[in-house]
Amino acid sequence: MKPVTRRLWIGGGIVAGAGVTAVTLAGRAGLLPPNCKGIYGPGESLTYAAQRLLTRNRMAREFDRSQISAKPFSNGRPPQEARFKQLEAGRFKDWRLTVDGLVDRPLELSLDELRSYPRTSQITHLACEEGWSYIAEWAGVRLSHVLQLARMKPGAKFVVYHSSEKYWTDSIDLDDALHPQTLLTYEMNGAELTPPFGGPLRMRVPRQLGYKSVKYITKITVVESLQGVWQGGEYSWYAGI
Ligand SMILES: Nc1nc2c(c(=O)[nH]1)N[C@H]1C(S)=C(S)[C@@H](COP(=O)(O)O)O[C@H]1N2
Ligand SMILES: [Mo]
Repeated sequence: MKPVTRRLWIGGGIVAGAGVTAVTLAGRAGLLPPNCKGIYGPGESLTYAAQRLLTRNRMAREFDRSQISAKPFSNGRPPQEARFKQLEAGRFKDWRLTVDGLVDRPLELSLDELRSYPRTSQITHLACEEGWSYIAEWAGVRLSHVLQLARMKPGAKFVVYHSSEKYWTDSIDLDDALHPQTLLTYEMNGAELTPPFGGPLRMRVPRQLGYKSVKYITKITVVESLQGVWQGGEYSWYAGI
């Protein structure tokens, strides 16, 4: 435990410190979140640095089948626009996941292709920032697998994910993108993932709050910087739990 405590203390000191050198050092050590500036900057930076030093390789807690919530709560209605309804009527056969940005091999994947990749499942907790939560089993393919197929270029730092719902564009750093529990899911509790829960394709980022687990994923873009990328609005970018 000792080294961790010391590193955390140093990390906290670096980020809390106002000096330009300190901020540069923290940046080099990968301890500054993209939203480190502005009025919430110092707080955001401290949370991110502390989490990254303490939990970089940690796993979100997994549960057993008996703990799966009997009545998972789905928040909000699925998209109502014609395009989504049409895709749903066709059992999402024409749904495509685009993978682009800083990659050598841009991809255009159908759900069947995604299902043909190694399947991974997890029983994890989804917690909304508003206080409610549920435990469910999710299955899908690791985001890291898809990123490997697309071959990220050097310089890649973040993965931006787009939803059929434009407001819900979000992003994660490579620590979370390559983490073994970060999945592109197409099943929940042993059945096909339905639209209320984000079907046909939902990002699961179990190490962060529920709002990072965006539903209806249509596109993944690998970027070097989040400058100018639309971020869902009023939520904090980093929501580690
Ligand atoms: N596309 C999309 N993704 C979304 C949301 C949404 O409204 N649209 N809500 C987010 C929020 S705030 C939470 S807490 C979880 C809710 O997941 P649930 O509906 O499975 O409970 O999904 C997240 N992903
Ligand atoms: Mo939420």
